[in-house]
Formats: sequence, C-alpha cells, structure tokens
Amino acid sequence: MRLSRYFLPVLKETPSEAQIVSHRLMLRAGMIKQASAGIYSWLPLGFKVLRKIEDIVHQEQAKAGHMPMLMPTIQSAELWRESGRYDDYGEEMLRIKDRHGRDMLFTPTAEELITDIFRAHVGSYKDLPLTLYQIQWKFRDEVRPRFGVMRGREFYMKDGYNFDLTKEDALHAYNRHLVSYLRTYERMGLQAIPMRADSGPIGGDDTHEFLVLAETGESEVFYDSAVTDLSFGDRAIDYDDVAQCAGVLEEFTTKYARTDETHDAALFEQVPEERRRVARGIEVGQIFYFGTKYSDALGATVQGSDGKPVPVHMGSHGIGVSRLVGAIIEASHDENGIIWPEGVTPFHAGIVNLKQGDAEADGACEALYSALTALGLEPLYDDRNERAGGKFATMDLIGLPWRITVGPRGLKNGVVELTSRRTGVSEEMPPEQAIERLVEIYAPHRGG
Ligand code: 5CA
Repeated sequence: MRLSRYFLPVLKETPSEAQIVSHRLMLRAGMIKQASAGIYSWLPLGFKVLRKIEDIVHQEQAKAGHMPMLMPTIQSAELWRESGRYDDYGEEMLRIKDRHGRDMLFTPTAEELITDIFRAHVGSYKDLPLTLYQIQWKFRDEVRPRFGVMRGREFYMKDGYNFDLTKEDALHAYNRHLVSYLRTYERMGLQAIPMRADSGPIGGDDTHEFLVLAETGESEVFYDSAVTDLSFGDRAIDYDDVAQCAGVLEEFTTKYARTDETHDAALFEQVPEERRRVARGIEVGQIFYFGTKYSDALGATVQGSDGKPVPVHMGSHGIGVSRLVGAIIEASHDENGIIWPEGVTPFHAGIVNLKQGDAEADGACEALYSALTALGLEPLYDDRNERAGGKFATMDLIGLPWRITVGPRGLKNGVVELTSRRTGVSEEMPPEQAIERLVEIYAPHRGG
C-alpha cells in the first residue's frame, strides 16, 4: 500500500474525550471513529488489525477442531423467553419491535439460538462431541460505555459452544478451549492469565477469565507472580489427548490467580508474600462450563446408547475480538505511539523515502516495495512529499514493528536502514539483506 493513496486520517491533537492510552492512540492513528456512544466505525487501519486478530482466532479454532458458522445479530425474543433470560438479562439487552409488533432483540450472546439449532438437527449421541463457534457483532447496552473499543456497546466477539454427552467430555472441551486460548493470545503477543472468575448472567459452575495485566484494566486481580513466568510457547499439542489438555489446564490454573469477584483473602495469604501481587487487568476472554442449564431449559437432548433421551452438557467460550485491539495497545506502546506485535501488525514494514522525487531513492523504494510484496509481505510505503520528521512521526504513531529508511546518502554506499520500532535500534544493510531479515522475522507468524 502507498501511503499517498491510503485512507489514514491521523489526528495531530490528542482527543480530549479519550481517557486511556489505547483509545487516544486508536483515534490519533485513524483506526476508528466514534459513531455514537460505545459504537465505532472501523477505518482501514483499525479494520486491518481487527481482521488479523480474527484470522488468528479462526486458525487456532481450526486446530482444536471447532467449526466456524454465523448466526444473525437480530433474534426473536421467543427463544429467550423459553430460557427465561428475556427478563433476566435486564436493561443491557437492546429490545426492538418489528413492523408486526413482534419482540426482537440484538444478540448480546447466542446460547439460546445455538441450542435451538442443536435441538433441531442433532438427535443421537453418535453426533457428539460437537463444538461450533462464530465471530459476530454483539450488542450490550452498557450503562457506562467507555475506553473506546474496550467497553463498547456494539463489539465483535468470538463465541463458541460445545455439546457433549457426558460431564467428562464437556470438561475436556473446557480444557481444550483453555489450551487453544492460551495459544491464541500468545500469537497476538499477549500474556493472558487464566483466572478463576464468576459466571455472571451466563451461569454455570466452572469458569475462567483470561486477563491481560494493564494499569487501565477494569478488573482488580490478585495473583501469584509465578503465573507470569508461564508461557505456552510452541509446544506440540494434540487436542484429542484428554490427559495432555488436562495437564496444561493444571499447569496454568493451579497457582493463585483470581479476579475480585472470586478473590479469597485467606487462600491468597498462603502464597509466599514476595510473590503476592494485586494489580489490574483487562478481560479478553472467558470460558464456561454450565452443564445442562440451557439444554434442560430448551429441551436439547440426544438419544443415548440405550435409546433414552439425555440432556447434553454444554459450555460456552468467548473472546473479545474488538476489545483485544485496545488491550494489545495498552500492553504495547510508548510515548510516540503504538508498537504492534508482529502477529497482528496491520502492515509488516514501513518504507520511508527520505527524498521523494530523487530518481535513485524512488527507484530503490519501488524495488523494495515490489520485492516484499512478491514475497507475500505487506509494506506500507510512505511516498508522500513530506519532511522526514513527519514521516517518522506517522510511522511511530501507527506502530509498524519494522521500518526501512531509504535515502540518497545511504544508497551511495549501497545500504538502507532497518529500524525496530520496539528497541529503536537501526542497522544499515543492503536492501536484499533487509528483505531477507523481514522474511525471517515474519516466518513464524504466517498462517499459524
Ligand atoms: N456467551 C459467553 C461466551 S461466548 C459470553 O458472552 N461471554 S462474555 O460475556 O464473557 O463475553 C466474552 C468476551 O467479550 C469478554 O471476555 C470480553 O473480552 C468481551 N466483551 C464483553 N463485553 C464487552 C464490551 N462491552 N465491549 C467489548 N468487549 C466486551
């Protein structure tokens, strides 16, 4: 992409309505524009990051054997009356009447609809286990939408639902999700700590939230600092292996880590004092096991091996896809702007031409641009007729992890400069070597 043709409405001023850094930077970098309270348009740069996050979620779900599908955002109230949640959900649910006066709603989550699909089409224990998910817009009429996309009213969520014959199978589905979520967040450059949580309006016994530590987080969290030493890494995992998934769950959830809703001061006291931490965190996902709550309410049964109907055991799992864009920025920025982790960056590298119009500099930039593109990388070429300082400031603000700077002086010696956004360290090298380096850097981030 050439910056001269790209729609990147960066703001010079810091928007006064934004209280936290991710919101400020998303507005300043031209990623989003507020449409109304808690509702945003995603401009091209923001939309690109949203898509990257979505792609990672899809790739990791596929590895775990979960199937993508799509359900409507507008749903009939009928099913929600059947489950009893039409009234229970309260004012957070946006209720709508259609032209015939029928009660409709904008989906805040989709347990009812998925259970309805299940009961219509699945009849036998032989069809289990089954895990379906979607990535779809949700609406919750939050009392206090704030912090930009972090607590929106309209937000983009991955929501998944598992159906199993027995409690043991459903717990395996729970463990499988925990493992695949750990991997998903790590690919986004995040450490998300699973913490024992409260199930809220979804209901159920077992639930973990995934929290990214950040001062601006809305949740107060209590944990043993040893949990921050854990990393999933690139270990091989077989999602059908019940013992292996249970082992990972144990490894990542045994040490004390809880949100304020489930915090137990006496238990926390047992953590060695020097390892006790009280901090704040951003909830980027949650997994639930709720047994037969929805299958009982909606009559979702299968025929067991003895021919008798059995209610299915269910769980649901959510990832805050749009919230993650803000959470990643909270975790990764400096005073000059965003620093995208390689896994989610909107463009792989920026190309800055220090002397637009100079035949040699223009030629070298064009050559870099085509070579990177041919190798499947996406460069953003700042080909505007602007001062170098302004070009650097834009690149720093939008946070591309790597920048190649091209100028007549370097070219005389056959070199360009490769700069890391994170460390600020620059290295001179021939253009071919810069290309090679970028290919190496991004190799682990391709297609999972
Ligand atoms: N049905 C279940 C799992 S699919 C469910 O709705 N879970 S949830 O309520 O925990 O939401 C899943 C994730 O969506 C949360 O962990 C959070 O990251 C994100 N989320 C929830 N509310 C908002 C909001 N108002 N704005 C942005 N993201 C949100």
